[in-house]
Amino acid sequence: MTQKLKVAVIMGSDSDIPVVSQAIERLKSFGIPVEAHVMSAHRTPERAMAFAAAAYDNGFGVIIAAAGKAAHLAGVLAANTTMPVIGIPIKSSTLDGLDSLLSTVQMPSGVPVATVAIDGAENAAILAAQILALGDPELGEKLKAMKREMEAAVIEKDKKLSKSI
Ligand code: RP5
Repeated sequence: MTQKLKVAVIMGSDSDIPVVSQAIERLKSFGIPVEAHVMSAHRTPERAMAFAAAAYDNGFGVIIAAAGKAAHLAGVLAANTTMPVIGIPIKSSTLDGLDSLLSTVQMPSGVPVATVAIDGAENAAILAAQILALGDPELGEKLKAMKREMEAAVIEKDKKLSKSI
């Protein structure tokens, strides 16, 4: 059996853990192997670049990168690999995450970062799962089941609302 591709979850600081842990939990719920690291585009630039450059050889299929403020982490990782990179802009204390969002999303042509919403850790995990599911039918079934659960939950809420008015 071929080895399952891993997802790398990289964060700029341990202060990002409360948000990033939501992505890690979601990935684990799909049975996706996860590796998490603190690495900074500014404080450990060489480590970040080396990680991205070796990611294919080390068994990863997608990189998720979370950072706040001048959030260049996802971009630096994307510059050093052709693997899909998903960016999570972390809500910052000074500009409410708009700084992080723009720093993550506004990449130059040729170096895409698939950017989710500010603090959108869960969607980052689901998007990573959707990418990996292209080569993993079992994971694809789990995603379909998740969609059905979401649908059932909304229908249930609709019923409750109808009864209450
Ligand atoms: C970014 O700066 C990190 O991703 C974090 O969101 C923010 C603040 O980092 P710390 O000062 O808490 O280490 O690099």
